[in-house]
Amino acid sequence: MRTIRILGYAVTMILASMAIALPLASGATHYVNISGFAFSPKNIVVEVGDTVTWTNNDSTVHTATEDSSSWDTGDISGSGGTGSITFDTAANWSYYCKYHTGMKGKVLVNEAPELLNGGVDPASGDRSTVFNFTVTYRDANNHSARFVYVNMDGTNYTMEKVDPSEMDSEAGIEYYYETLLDDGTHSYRFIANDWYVTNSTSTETTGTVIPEFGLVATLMIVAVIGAVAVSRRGRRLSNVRTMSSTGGPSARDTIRRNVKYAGTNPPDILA
Ligand SMILES: [Cu+2]
Repeated sequence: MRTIRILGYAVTMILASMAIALPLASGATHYVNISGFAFSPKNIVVEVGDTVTWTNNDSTVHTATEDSSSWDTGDISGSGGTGSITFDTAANWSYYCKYHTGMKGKVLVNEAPELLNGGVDPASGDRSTVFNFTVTYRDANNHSARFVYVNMDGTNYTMEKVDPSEMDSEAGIEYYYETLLDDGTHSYRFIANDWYVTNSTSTETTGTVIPEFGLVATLMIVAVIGAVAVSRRGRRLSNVRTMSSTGGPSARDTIRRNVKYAGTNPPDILA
């Protein structure tokens, strides 16, 4: 009994430590080597949440200090010392070494592009319906879109700006793609790249696309109209026989004829 309780406690502690550890593990770590009084790579692109670790392989002390001291590793001792900074907001940083101001580098903290308010209008239709897919591309770094795609049933289609003069990616730019669709439902998602990283929405499905008002339907309607015309003609002939036997048209026959010719169709259609 006690063993079970201890096991349960251990499992709870392991799960709790995992829950704490998981968020910390979300960002990647990038490495910059310091050697020969230079940062290598000199410029680095990381994503929001990532960490940069500088390793000093010179024998003298260096720092990685942001130009306006927004962040600073502090002294990094020589012969293998390290200093790290985690970047939590989108930014384009320039930095240098406090002791050797000719040593310069850059860190672009890139935020993945956002894809907002994606959808399709109308949701359903037939094969003659023009479906308009729209999505808003937004980028915190104000990077233009390298591409914005709507991926439909596994194939990418390039979306265009609704307003081609719109340039403010930080505020958001609306993109669209118009297309006809085959029968059935279709899966779609939006994909964009800000020149550094690709982002995608989750997959959605369109409403059902039904067959358009096609040849078969038209033939069926023509057949119904034809059948009605033949039956009316038959009735009129029987009226004629009635007239000849009674010596004149009845009031009901006159009304029926007036109604027939008051329509928009020319009379000879029914002849
Ligand atoms: Cu230095």
